[in-house]
Amino acid sequence: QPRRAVCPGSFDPVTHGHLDVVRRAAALVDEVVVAILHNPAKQGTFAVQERIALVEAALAEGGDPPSNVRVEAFADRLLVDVCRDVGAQAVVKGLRGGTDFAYELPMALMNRHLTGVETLFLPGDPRWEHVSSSLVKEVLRLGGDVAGLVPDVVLRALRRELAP
Ligand code: COD
Repeated sequence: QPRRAVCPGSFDPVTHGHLDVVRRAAALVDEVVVAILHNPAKQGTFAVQERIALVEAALAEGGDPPSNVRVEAFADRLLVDVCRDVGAQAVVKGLRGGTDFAYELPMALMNRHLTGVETLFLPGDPRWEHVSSSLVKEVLRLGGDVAGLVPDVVLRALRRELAP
């Protein structure tokens, strides 16, 4: 049976922080499914189809896309059901620090309670510790410079969508 992991998130839009976690997960398992899911606490900026296209384009940027990563959106589904449907034994998430851990731990425990699926945490690369989709959008909306924090293709989409 192939070792498969799901990297879930809102990816609204994908950042270098997300991509680092996805690439490192892809080096550990046979296949990674990047699952774009709904976070009830967040209002979306990009349409789901565009989030998928941006993750795919971002992975291809630089010319060396990992061959074992696929990107899919799942509307209004539990993460554990997505894991079961795609045949994933584990969820992989990145942690930027203690605050992320405090937010992620109950979800990891709930998901294990629901189906037994395990969550693996990768320490986020300190280079991207200050990078989140929401902060990037806030800074850009108010005219700040976020170049280097997101792939170029995402930067262009963000400027189109949000720049003042
Ligand atoms: N460095 C390292 N990791 C990072 C960075 C960074 N700079 N930026 C983001 N990450 C990690 C985050 O820690 C997170 O693990 C992941 O990348 C995704 O981040 P976001 O912000 O795109 O996604 P979230 O946090 O909004 O995703 C929440 C989910 C959509 C996964 C969650 O709401 C969910 O599972 N929803 C489905 C419904 C469900 O099953 N609910 C019950 C849960 S118990």
